[in-house]
Amino acid sequence: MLALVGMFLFYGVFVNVTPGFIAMLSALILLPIGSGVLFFGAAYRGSLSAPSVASGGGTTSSSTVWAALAVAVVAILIALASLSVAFQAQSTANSNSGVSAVSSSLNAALASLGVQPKTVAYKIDWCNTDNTGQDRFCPNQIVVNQGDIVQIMFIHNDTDAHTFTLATGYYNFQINDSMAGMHNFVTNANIPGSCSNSGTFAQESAGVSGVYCVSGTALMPVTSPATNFVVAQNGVPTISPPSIQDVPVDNLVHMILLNTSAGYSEVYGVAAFQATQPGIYEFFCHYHVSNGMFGYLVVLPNPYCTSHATACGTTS
Ligand SMILES: [Cu+2]
Repeated sequence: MLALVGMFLFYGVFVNVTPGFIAMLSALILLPIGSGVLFFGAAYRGSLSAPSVASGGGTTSSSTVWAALAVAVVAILIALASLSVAFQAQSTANSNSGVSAVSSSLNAALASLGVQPKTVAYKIDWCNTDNTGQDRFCPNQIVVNQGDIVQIMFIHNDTDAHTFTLATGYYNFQINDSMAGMHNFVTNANIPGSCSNSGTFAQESAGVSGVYCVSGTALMPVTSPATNFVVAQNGVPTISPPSIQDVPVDNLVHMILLNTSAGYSEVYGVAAFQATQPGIYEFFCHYHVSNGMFGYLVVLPNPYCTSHATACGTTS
């Protein structure tokens, strides 16, 4: 009986039916004892029926005990081998589950760092208020997350013409606030026609939207109805009533001529693109980049985009 129980546990340890230290210990103890008892019992019964035992069975009984001990020793060796196999299997299993746990924890941490893309609106104004008194963008840094829809309203009321231009890497995009009669700083002449700079720059040669003064391969099409600029706007005389109200992102440059020579004008263009690629990209004014009229678009990497490529615009 002991041998049967020992063999059952021994088998269980090998096939991992009864894993655990208790089962292994039981197999280690029960199998050799049971085997020895079984062998000894069989030999003893055999010796009782033999005639030689009655006259002098002492030597026969002694050799049977030694044989039983030998069987027990062999069984112990086999049991130790099974113990080693079982420990090794358990160690491997623990190692694999540890790696899996760390991997899932890292994935969860990365996913928690990601953010769902949103629409971000930036009003970029012309200014000349720094120490040089030269033309600048205000603000001159745009920071968004990868996947965000970036709405740009580029405003100026200067006598010089200006552009907001991204021509770096993935972001080919321009709002051309050049109005007929404004001064072209580069040619020292007046702009002959709105959105034109006398062929000096190819601002409308790539991916033109088909809509006046706004262009670029990164330009998003106008949705119908047009999406509104996230931040309300006013001060445009043609808008009635002249109160703060939502302005559509219509891929248009709006020009209101009041008195250009005196600087009384209002020019603003509105358009949008999606920040599909992380990195740092320069935007600049075609006319005044050498004077320092440039800034930087900072697109922060977004782990959300690794699993939501369509939402982030990273698939075509
Ligand atoms: Cu400029």
